[in-house]
Amino acid sequence: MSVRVGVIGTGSIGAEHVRRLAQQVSGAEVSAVFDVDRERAVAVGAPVGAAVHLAAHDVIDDPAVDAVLIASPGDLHAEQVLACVAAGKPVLCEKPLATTAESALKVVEAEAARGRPLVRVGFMRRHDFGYRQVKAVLDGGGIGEPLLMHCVHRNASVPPWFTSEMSLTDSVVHEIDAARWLLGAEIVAATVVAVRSSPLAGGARDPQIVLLETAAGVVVEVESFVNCQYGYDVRCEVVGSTGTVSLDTPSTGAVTRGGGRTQPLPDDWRSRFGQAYLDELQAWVDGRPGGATAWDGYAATAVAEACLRSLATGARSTVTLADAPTGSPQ
Ligand code: NAD
Ligand code: ISE
Repeated sequence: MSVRVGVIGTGSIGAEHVRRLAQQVSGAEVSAVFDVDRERAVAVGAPVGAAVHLAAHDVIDDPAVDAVLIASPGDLHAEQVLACVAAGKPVLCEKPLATTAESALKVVEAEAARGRPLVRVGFMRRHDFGYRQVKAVLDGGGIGEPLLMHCVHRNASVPPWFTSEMSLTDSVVHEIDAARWLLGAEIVAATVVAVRSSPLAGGARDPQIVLLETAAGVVVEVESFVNCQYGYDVRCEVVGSTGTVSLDTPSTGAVTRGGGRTQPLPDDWRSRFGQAYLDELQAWVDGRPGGATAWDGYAATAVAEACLRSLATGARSTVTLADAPTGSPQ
């Protein structure tokens, strides 16, 4: 029996998820789709035999939908996830879980009240082979006590509407989740450091440096540079008391000639994290644990909010998380 997935939002990543679910994930099919851009929903849904619905709630309520994948714009996620929880349907929501910590917490509470884990958040780096290797070294005590972490998150370019704030809530939010997951610790404060902006950044603050702190004093330094021009480059290094563990941008097909070497880089997140998206979907369809929970989505949004406060004020901003409701999957 296949898991029949309904997909809400068939834009850039929604279309990729539909294609993978239909063609590459075993035990899954896409039975319904919805996008406010109906033409797009038809173009993505029809080739895989999905019904094209007229509203998001039609997908959630469809008896031919066992589980829902949400890939609509972030400000719609909380409401759509809450509707899935109310319907008792498992939901994989693309990041972010919500755009405010308050609405993310409502999702955590609604899921806890339902009494079973239903929500997963699309922080796909948790499924990336390289990140998992870093996690294994850290968990195995291979570099002693983690002391600090350096992260680089560069996109070749972003559309003109991509703001300084989005660099934090859309891009750095991945490092926020990765740091929490790798270090096994909550972030308690965030500071956004002003950096000279690139003349190619269209007036946005880009690059930006973000400093995240855990309660134990581990500092995570994140460079977000969304108009770096040269390619997609995501790296990190954790410095521990007895060594370091690092993740580089994978590259194959290096060409060495004429006294030099060129190494191709991924164009964007699609190619860099293609296998991670697939593994994320397969794990979700199989019902295997390991992805980001609603609590992880809430914590990431709370830290992203602190980053926004720091961006606005220039000051260090603390993060205070609510107590996890009883029964909430951590
Ligand atoms: P996009 O703009 O390409 O696609 C969003 C789609 O949602 C569009 O087709 C739009 O018409 C549709 N939409 C708008 N309002 C809607 C509504 N009310 N109901 C249903 N659909 C609606 O954006 P995208 O790049 O695909 O991003 C979508 C989400 O995925 C965002 O939250 C983004 O942060 C996330 N994302 C995650 C990754 C990742 O690496 N995990 C990568 C890209 C995007
Ligand atoms: C995008 O939304 C993603 O989630 C990508 O993984 C990230 O690298 C990019 O910066 C975001 O805009």
